Amino acid sequence: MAVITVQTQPYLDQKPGTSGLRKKVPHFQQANYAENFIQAIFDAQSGFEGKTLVVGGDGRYHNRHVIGLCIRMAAANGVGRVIVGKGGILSTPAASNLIRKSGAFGGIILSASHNPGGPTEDFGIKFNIANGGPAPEKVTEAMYGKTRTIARYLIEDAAAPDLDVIGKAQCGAMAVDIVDPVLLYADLMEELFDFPAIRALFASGFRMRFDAMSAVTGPYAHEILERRLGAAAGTVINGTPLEDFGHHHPDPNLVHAKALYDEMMGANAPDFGAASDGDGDRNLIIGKGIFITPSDSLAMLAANAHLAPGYAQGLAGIARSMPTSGAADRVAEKLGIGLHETPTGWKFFGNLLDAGMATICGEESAGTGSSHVREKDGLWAVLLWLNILAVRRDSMKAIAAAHWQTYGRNYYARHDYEAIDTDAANTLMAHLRDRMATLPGETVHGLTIAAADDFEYLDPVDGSLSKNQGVRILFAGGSRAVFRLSGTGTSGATLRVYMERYEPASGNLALEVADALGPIIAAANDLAEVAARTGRTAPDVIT
Ligand code: G16
Repeated sequence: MAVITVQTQPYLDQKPGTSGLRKKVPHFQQANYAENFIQAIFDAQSGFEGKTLVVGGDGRYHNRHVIGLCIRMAAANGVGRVIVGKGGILSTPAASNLIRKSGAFGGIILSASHNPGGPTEDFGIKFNIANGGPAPEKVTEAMYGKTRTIARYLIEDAAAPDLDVIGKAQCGAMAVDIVDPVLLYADLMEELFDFPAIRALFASGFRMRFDAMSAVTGPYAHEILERRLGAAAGTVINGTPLEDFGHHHPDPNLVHAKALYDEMMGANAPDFGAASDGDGDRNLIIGKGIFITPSDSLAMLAANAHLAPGYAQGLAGIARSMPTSGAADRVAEKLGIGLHETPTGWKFFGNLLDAGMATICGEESAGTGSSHVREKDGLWAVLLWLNILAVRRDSMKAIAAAHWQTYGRNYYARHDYEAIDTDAANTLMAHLRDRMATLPGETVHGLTIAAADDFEYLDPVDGSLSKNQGVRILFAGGSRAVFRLSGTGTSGATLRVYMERYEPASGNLALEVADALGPIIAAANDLAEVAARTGRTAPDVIT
């Protein structure tokens, strides 16, 4: 077998976003486009020769082809062994676990997460480092630098092995281990949670619905929920991963998981409903008759985590992204532990977790996870909720009500304006930034602006500074509006507007969210001139 050196030209648009490089499939199918980016991953690393690399993806269209490229290029670049999930399948948290357990120098995860899949839809490539977490900014910047000067890539002159046969194979001189994608991950969950207690809960007649959205978590959910925990057959729906997610948008929110939401609000609703996204790292949590926002879920999970064996020793700290509501801050305060506020992007939690400064992390974008891996983890969040329900034997509604009566309630909503003109979006943000200095003291829709800034983060572990992470407008009394542009979209720009109001425990805890946030929504729209600058009079998605 021989290594082939292929001459290539740089593409100048391969800057990784919030979570890797995401583009439409036809964009990735341009000559050498994926090859260039994969080579840049290797060119930006050193000392990996002879070591192990994990490769897997969420099963979306183009997954198998790019996995073949990753294997052949890893062999040509001197990697010692590739571990790949059968069929090319690995959920993002399972990949993170496999990297950590196998001592790999990193992993390549092929996914565009919650974005749709198919021949004209989205694809993505992400590199994770040896701790199992997304590459930090200094690594993604180095990869991006390599993509801009690349002149050749290396590829083994041999076919990649059959991905559907579990066992040992070869590609050139490199070993390829094709493994069951589920077992190691399911075993980890069994270590963290009280499976006998959850089994007893299901045996008592507790009913659950889990929507895998025809994405990667289907096999994991069937194994863990139905086989190991004894949930009734049919608990898991849409449980077979499909290349196009059955033409659905595998984003577990109230728009794209509407059928689940409707069932959970219906007369004969199960006790607990949940969903996960394309690559299995996000979660949606709905109780009978109550939606739990991701920010509230983070706070409630943190407050009750000690009920699960894996967290019985208590938490070292909690971390949340800046746009996530402050609900978890109140839990951290009561527990007497640290609360860390980072920019959007799971990669910012890695250092805190490695340094033992945080145990549980969460984001408003439906991501929650812990120190067990270095990615957010959809099924982990579902199992921690199940463990809490198995111990407390209360309804979700009762648990939420008790939580708010203890800590108060952070009313919260995010409005997304999708696929808007990129120039218009950039101008809107620039206009807000220009106005920041003069906003304090102004009153809008009855709200007085106390402060306005552009969030920046000084990593307490490695001292790196990340600037321009979102414009915050803080109102007197503790309410706020936050504006930022998404780093994960593939069409135009997506404006995200996050709004929050804190209501103390003595206040009205049962308002409709839209009513509670009414003046803040109006103020945010006016301050950013959303309608005039985007041409939109209403958001595409409200979460
Ligand atoms: C990714 C990141 C998350 C981030 C989310 C939204 O999630 O891993 O940390 O919160 O994108 O980012 P943005 O607001 O920039 O679109 P995923 O599930 O897409 O990998």
